[in-house]
Amino acid sequence: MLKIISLLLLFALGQERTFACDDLVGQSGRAAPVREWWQSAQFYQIYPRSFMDSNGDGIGDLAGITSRLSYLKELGVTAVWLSPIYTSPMADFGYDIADFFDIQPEYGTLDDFDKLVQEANRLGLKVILDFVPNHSSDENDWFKKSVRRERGYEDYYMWHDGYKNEQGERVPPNNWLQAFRGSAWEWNEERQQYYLHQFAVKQPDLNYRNPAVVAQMKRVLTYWLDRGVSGFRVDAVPWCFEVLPDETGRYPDEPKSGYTDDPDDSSYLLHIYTQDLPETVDMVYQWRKLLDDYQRIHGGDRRVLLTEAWSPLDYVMKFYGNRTTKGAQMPFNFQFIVGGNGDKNNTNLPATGFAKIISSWLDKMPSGQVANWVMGNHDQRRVGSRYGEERIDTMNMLQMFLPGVSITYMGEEIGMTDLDISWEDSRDPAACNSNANIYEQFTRDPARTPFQWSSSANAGFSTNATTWLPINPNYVTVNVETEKAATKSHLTIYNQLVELRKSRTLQEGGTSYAAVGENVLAIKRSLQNEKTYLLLANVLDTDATADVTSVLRVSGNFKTKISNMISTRKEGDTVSADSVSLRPYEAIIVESD
Ligand SMILES: *[C@@H]1O[C@H](CO)[C@@H](O)[C@H](O)[C@H]1NC(C)=O
Ligand SMILES: *[C@@H]1O[C@H](CO)[C@@H](O)[C@H](O)[C@H]1NC(C)=O
Ligand SMILES: *[C@@H]1O[C@H](CO)[C@@H](O)[C@H](O)[C@H]1NC(C)=O
Ligand SMILES: CC(=O)N[C@H]1CO[C@H](CO)[C@@H](O)[C@@H]1O
Ligand SMILES: [Ca+2]
Ligand SMILES: [Ca+2]
Repeated sequence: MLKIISLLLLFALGQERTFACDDLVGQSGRAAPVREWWQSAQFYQIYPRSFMDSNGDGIGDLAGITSRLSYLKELGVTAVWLSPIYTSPMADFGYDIADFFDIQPEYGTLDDFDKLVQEANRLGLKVILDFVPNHSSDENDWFKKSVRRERGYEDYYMWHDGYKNEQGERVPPNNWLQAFRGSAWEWNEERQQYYLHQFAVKQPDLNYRNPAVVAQMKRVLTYWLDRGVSGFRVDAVPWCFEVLPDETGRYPDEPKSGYTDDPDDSSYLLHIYTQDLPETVDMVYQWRKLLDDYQRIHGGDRRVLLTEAWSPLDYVMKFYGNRTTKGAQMPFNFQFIVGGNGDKNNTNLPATGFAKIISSWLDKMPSGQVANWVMGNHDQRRVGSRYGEERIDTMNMLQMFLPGVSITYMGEEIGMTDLDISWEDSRDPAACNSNANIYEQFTRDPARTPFQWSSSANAGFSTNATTWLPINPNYVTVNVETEKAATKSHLTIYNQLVELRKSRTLQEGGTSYAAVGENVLAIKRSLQNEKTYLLLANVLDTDATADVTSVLRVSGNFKTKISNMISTRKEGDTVSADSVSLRPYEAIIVESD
């Protein structure tokens, strides 16, 4: 706590915080380091079910994505990450995989996938697939074979007899909980044993203590590399390994967290035996080695790993690798999601809060590594709903202006917002496993509604008036077509940011930032012999005037380059660094002469 207060004070006093990835700044006079394609890339996450429906069944598909790749190209995207497209009974919308080597029929065929990759490559876009290592579907052949104890598959999953209680009733091996409410153990009648599922009942955990499983999952990676993908975003990494049982075969209970009284809620327990194990980090290093070996043999650009972990930062940073072994290039930085207010509602977050979020990652990141910025995804409230609609452009500015990799969830570029979904229309298991009174706490549906392409019927997403989730009625104004045609819109601002991002300053420059009072977040990007850019954002609903000369070590006049929807400043308008006045929620990017 003390540390946090002193940190805030530091910002409030306008102390400068400077981050210069020493590899990237030319000041030391060293030759410019070799830069790889991903280091300042723009990643774009597609939730395939909701992106574009090509055949009128109300569900997005691969041919739909292929038909819209040119939009992504125009948007400056470097690499497209597709949420799971593999064969799946869709108990968790593709995160329950029945066949890791084939495509979900609703989404298309392997042929459609090859066409997608081919067209993407033609446009210079890279394709990244979601890799879901922790579990398969219970409808996967591996699981069926394991249930039957077929040779080679006996220990593919985490099986256990369980115990008898005093009444002689059968009880699960221990108190572990699944992420979607209730016990993590499910009785299987046929095999007469429990199996572990850290997610839904239909998502049995693979047994990573079994070398055959480790080898099988590496085969999955190679298979898709052979089909032309440029890397993987690894789902739910921290869950891969569980603690070993004791000599009697017993897995220890997890301690209560004290966070909630609801014994079915996964946060009821501290997951010290089922998440964040060191073996999992080593597994990621092995996958990185596989990718590097693949590149050595087959050539082409570097293949990349992006890892999803909501763990404590000290653990997350381990995924980058250590002194002797390389890890993931991009362990996801979720600080803009988990930082700020504990309830994730950051609509009132002051400038000091923003500065703290930025420093939380940059301060911890090992030197020589590249930062990345994730503002949202299909599991979170949309940015406009978490940070407030007035700050949509500010968040896109931050995403594109901060050093390193940007990762945009589809629709954030046009400012899509959450849609409240009724209990009847709910599809997410996290909601459906609860009840009509409490599902809104758990549901992930509001951020998964179909993409809004135009103001025509069904937002141009589908020819079918019934779509798998309802379309947000705000599509009439919030859509690609309308925003593209406007003089100024979330989308035109995003496009300006894309252009600015191509500058050497943003690609390679150093970074310093400060909170000036509670209102103004000020960030400088600079590089010797290049233009200096400042992002100046009033993040609160009151007027503010700031002198950023000492905190950012700049002086004189700057010219307005980009301004948000709220700003009335025009391109070229002069801004004096010693007196920057900003209206409520106004955000601008200015350049030096
Ligand atoms: C339209 O969508 C509904 C619900 O998703 C589906 O039952 C129906 O078959 C679809 N119509 C067509 C023409 O595919
Ligand atoms: C780095 O990680 C590898 C693989 O987990 C391990 O074997 C090695 O000891 C670690 N090296 C250092 C310097 O920590
Ligand atoms: C967040 O908080 C603000 C102000 O307290 C409130 O108006 C808004 O509805 C909240 N948003 C969400 C998504 O809970
Ligand atoms: C953001 C994300 O991909 N979340 C996924 C994490 O993993 C679980 C289980 O595979 C999914 O339910 C989430 O959607
Ligand atoms: Ca379809
Ligand atoms: Ca596991």
